[in-house]
Amino acid sequence: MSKQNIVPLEIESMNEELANFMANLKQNTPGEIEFHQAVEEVAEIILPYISDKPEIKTAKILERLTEPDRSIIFRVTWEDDEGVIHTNRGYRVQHNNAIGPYKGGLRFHPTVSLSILKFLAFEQTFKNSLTGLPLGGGKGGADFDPKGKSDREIMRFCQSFMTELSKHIGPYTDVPAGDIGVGAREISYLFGQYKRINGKFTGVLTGKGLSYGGSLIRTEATGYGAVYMLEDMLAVKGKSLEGKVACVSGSGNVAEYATEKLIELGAKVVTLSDSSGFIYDPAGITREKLDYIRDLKQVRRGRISEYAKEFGVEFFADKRPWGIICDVALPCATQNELDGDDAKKLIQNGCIAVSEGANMPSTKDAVNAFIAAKVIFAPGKAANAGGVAVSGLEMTQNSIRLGWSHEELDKRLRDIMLNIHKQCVECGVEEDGYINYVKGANIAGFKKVSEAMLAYGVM
Ligand code: NDP
Ligand code: 2IT
Repeated sequence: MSKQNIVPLEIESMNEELANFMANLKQNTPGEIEFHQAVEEVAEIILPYISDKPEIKTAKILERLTEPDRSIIFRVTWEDDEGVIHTNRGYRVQHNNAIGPYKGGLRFHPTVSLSILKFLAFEQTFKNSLTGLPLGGGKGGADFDPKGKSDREIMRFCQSFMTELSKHIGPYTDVPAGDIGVGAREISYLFGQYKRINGKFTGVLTGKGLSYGGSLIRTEATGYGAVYMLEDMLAVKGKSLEGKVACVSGSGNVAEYATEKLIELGAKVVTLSDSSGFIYDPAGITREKLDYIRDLKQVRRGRISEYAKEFGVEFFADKRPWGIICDVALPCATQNELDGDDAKKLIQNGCIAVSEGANMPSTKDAVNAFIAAKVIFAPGKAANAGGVAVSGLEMTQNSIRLGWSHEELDKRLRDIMLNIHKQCVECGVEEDGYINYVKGANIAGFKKVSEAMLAYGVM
């Protein structure tokens, strides 16, 4: 056997521990592939981290964290404009409330399943811990497809969904917000129905309209935050966003505001996408073109291909933007939208940094490829935490019955992202100086939650 083939004993036993841990999890949760993927990424970092922390190991903190506190599944029946009755499945996964009330978005998308919501709720617990605010983790939604539905149909669906969900949430128990398919319009219908049922005006949802308890900057926060994170990561290397070419995916809330901030900081955004394909605008998306996208996506609810027609650029049907040459990439659409081959293309094309606006957009192979190539890589739980952070600030403002200014909130968001970056560096710097933000985010997020769980004893 050559020397290189010898695996050090500790690594071998660690690999075995991870394999056993994952085998147990898979046996207990068969078929929940997205959940397995999210847990494995955390376990492969946390198991070695706790190997010399017997109190955490014996208390089985990591094992406990792989079982949500509870998952609520319910029927949502609603009537369409033609009077036809439909039934969808609604969910709320209340993952962990060790450090604050359950907090996390609601997703309306036909692909929603228990596995997807469990992965999102699991990630949310670590993300929320990173914000430094008192927020636990949860996620919910329904397998309802908002595409092509009228406003009235959306309203009736939201009212039916909230009629059941309202039994399980509250400003001190569980505070949902938006996610894919749930924006300002849906939050308004949901909040209105909660208020109607409970007769109380409370901060039970975040992402509310400004005239009824919403916070400035919440709409922008996730996209802005992902760019602030990118800015901080580049600054470590003495670089800035000025003049950088950026590939962004998605064209929803996160993608739009990431694009806005990238433009403001001097970058050139050349791609955006939706589930039908991507547009490539080599001249760069300007503020005016972004206004067009907002109207297209939020008002007319159209397809990104219309942008290509409007501005005479190319549209690539059913393709993802990762083959386009860029300096920085921001996947802002959905989970597993950037795979190992996409990562290799980005690396070959000279991409130096990736900031995940979406939740788990990079597959395991992609993350491994970025780390192996020493690309600066911020995982979603760190990079997109700005959204939930401003949700936390919305809860504070609701509690004190005051509203902070745009400047105040943007400054707080900026500071929170800077602090997330700092925590990642503290917990993630490798011996050769490479900052492993995946490691840093997982350890820093885990620390606070595990400390609280230990303090509560066995429960
Ligand atoms: P939106 O619904 O506003 O936009 C979603 C975008 O992603 C759309 O362009 C949509 O295209 C595209 N998309 C959705 N599903 C798919 C798919 N299966 N394949 C390809 N494209 C898809 O959602 P958000 O912008 O709010 O969310 C985007 C991501 O960011 C999600 O991963 C979400 O979990 C995450 N996130 C959101 C936060 C928030 O505050 N909103 C906070 C933190 C993370 P189409 O219109 O064709 O469906
Ligand atoms: O994934 C996320 O962090 C969100 N969808 C936002 C959650 C929130 O409670 O604001």
